[in-house]
Amino acid sequence: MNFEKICVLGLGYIGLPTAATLAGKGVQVIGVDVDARVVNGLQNGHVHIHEEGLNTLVLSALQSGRLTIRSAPEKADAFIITVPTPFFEDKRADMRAVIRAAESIASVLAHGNLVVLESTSPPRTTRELIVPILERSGLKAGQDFYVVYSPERVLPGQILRELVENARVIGGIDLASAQAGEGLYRIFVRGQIVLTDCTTAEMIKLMENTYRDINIAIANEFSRLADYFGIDVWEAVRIANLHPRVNILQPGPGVGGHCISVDPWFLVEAAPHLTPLIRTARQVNDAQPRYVFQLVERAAGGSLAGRRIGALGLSYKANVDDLRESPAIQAACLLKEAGADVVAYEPNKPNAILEGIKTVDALQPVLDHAELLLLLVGHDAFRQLHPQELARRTQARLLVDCVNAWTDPAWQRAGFEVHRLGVRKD
Ligand code: SAJ
Repeated sequence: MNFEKICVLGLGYIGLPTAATLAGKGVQVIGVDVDARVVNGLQNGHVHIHEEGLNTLVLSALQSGRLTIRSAPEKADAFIITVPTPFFEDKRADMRAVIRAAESIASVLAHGNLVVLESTSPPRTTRELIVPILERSGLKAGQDFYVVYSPERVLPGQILRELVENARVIGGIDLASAQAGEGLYRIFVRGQIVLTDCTTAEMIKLMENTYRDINIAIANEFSRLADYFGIDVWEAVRIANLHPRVNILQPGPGVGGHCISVDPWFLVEAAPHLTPLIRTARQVNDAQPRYVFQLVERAAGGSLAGRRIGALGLSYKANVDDLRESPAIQAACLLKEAGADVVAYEPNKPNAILEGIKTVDALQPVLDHAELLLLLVGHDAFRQLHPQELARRTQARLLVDCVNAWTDPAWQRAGFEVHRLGVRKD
């Protein structure tokens, strides 16, 4: 199959890098988004996503004329759906964006086209949701057009590299579809390409993120046990990981982001009677911000009402600007609800506005405000802070570190009392 023109629907963390990468390979790409602000912004050269190397790649794709931004798809050889699949309050997958994207493709679908779904979706979505919508075009899937599910598996912070280097799973509704998908991804993927069926590919994606969620949950539970038994969890994990068959992940303030904190629910929701472990792991990770709250309460020596707390970091993990489902924000909100006077700073999104939380656009105002500094995200900028210098810049002498950044005895020597998540040594 020849792919001269490809429509990418959904210009978020996955769609925009994919569209720009394809354009960089000489393909004519139509980037489509339903959000007028995203469309107008990109048409005027404003890249709304913060990801290493993305700005340059997108601007050069736009300038070359190979990437065009539109609000609806047009006729093309292939369509890639990369829209979000969040969940509703009751944890059911919200497939409205996927449905809308598939409907918009059905209206321009032609004989011989390939349609790819990349959005993380409950098992059987491609067969039972996507194919029937596309067939409203009057064409028959597998006979007149190809359909595959190919999960995105890139790590925010390393998207451009992983897009090219990671192994790619391509699940077809039949073999011919999977092979058509292989032709498309070979345009830019250097990693291994593995062909399978579409439901297996859907399951693989959910299994990967669920596996990681469960492993982080056990690390978080270990952090509570370490505190309870009076040891240092970080040291214990490091030593346990010397065992050749053990690889415990890192505890922290909880699991956030749009992927790992969401995807396991798709399995629990689809088969509640088969997923007690997956559900419990989600609950353990979701409870971690409250555990952080209790740690701060203990460090402060009682009620937090009126206490001046400086929260460092709001994104869902280190060195990204994404605030979605962030446990740092949840911890800050719990402190605020308890009457603490919280001021927060996120260096990767200094102008973030949050309901109920006062944010500032630089470190110094947080340092000026705080009597207790709470390190919630292990951004490099925070890990590199120097104890003596910080002691000069703030009156605060109480530190609570949730990410094992401020371990050096120099912090104590500089006059700080450091409390660390997962560490209670008598
Ligand atoms: N976290 C910990 N401890 C750890 C590792 C992570 O507490 O040891 C926390 C992070 O701070 C963050 C959350 O877990 O709050 C998730 O971060 P992450 O780096 O583990 O993963 P994501 O959500 O950024 O990206 C994941 C990746 N999946 C896997 O590694 C299996 C990525 O490859 C997927 O493409 C992405 O989900 C996705 O889009 O599904």
